[in-house]
Amino acid sequence: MKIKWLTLVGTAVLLLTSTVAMTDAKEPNPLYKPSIYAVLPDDMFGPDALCWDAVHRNLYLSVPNFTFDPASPLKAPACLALIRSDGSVEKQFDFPVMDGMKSTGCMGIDFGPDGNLYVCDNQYFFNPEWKSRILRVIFRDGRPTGKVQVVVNGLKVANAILWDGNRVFVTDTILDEPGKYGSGGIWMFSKEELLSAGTDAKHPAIQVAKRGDKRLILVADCDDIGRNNNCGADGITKDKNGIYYFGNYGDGGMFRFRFDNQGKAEMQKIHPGGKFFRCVDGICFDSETNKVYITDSADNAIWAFTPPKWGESVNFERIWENEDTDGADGSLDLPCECRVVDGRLIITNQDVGVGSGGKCQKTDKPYTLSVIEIGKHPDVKKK
Ligand SMILES: [Ca+2]
Ligand SMILES: [Ca+2]
Ligand SMILES: [Ca+2]
Repeated sequence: MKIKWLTLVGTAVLLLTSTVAMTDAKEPNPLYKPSIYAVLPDDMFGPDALCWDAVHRNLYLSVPNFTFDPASPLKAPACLALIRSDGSVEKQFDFPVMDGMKSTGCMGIDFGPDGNLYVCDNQYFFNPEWKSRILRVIFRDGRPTGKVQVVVNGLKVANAILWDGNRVFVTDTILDEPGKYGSGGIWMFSKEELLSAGTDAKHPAIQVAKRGDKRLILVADCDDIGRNNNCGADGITKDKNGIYYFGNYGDGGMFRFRFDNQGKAEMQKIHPGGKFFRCVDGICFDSETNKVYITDSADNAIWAFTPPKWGESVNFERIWENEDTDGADGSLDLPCECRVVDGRLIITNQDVGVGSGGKCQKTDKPYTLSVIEIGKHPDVKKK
């Protein structure tokens, strides 16, 4: 989420949150200076999320092309793009506008075990009243057919999605709970219900309940740290020990969770909002470097940590940070999502002006993906 969202707020929450101590963060390392990975064409000025298809070795990019200023001359349909390893960019298709929606707010993307791509469709910017969805893009032989089905209806903000065995997680960023400054949460669906939903008339899309749906398994509050932004849960990932992580866009608060023997989620806070960073946008875990990478879109920064055992403190490390930029030298220009491919951290720059809430002040050419060679990290063992 990258705009100033002043919204409403909350009821009581069910979380048992414990704050874990941490040591001071390390400083940025010049080894990690980002460079340009891809330059996007004019009709992809507003990219969002990445997904790596390891089977076919294809990197996909969702491009919602949100414009928050009605006077902006930038206009283009939401689309899905393929990013080739040489940095060339190939549009796959424009998302069809379905069911009376104004546009498709395609954000987080992940492949299901059926080989299809599942897409978070954030409708909150067009209508904040429980209109967001999960879509399915039908793939055949590893390529999108352009056919799109609605799988889930009724989310507030569908932001990031993670397929993990029999479970599917979707972050929701603005729950609009009365009485709270801000909160987000984690929806969990079963593989079984998600794979069949929306496939035909006998298997309609799942409609979640506005309040009290048991699929909303966790709620995490966003604190007011002076950013004028109350957005909660954004990126989500899982480490090699089976621990999940997510973070708040509005304050940089970060959490981990796991499941107990009864299948109930338990959660711990691992970073208080604003302590080292004040925004968590997209995140990813890389098994080679054994690190979780965090895009901090407020401050054009990348943070990382090596996941410790459950209950142990987390040491954060700032991989990179730069000032406001147009991104022409590969610098970060509102970095909002990341994925690791072959030892390279590939980063989407959403490049949207956020005023006093962050560094990026305007959308400016070039529109870019950046890359950081994390394979050079001293912690990475040479093969
Ligand atoms: Ca995001
Ligand atoms: Ca730019
Ligand atoms: Ca910019």
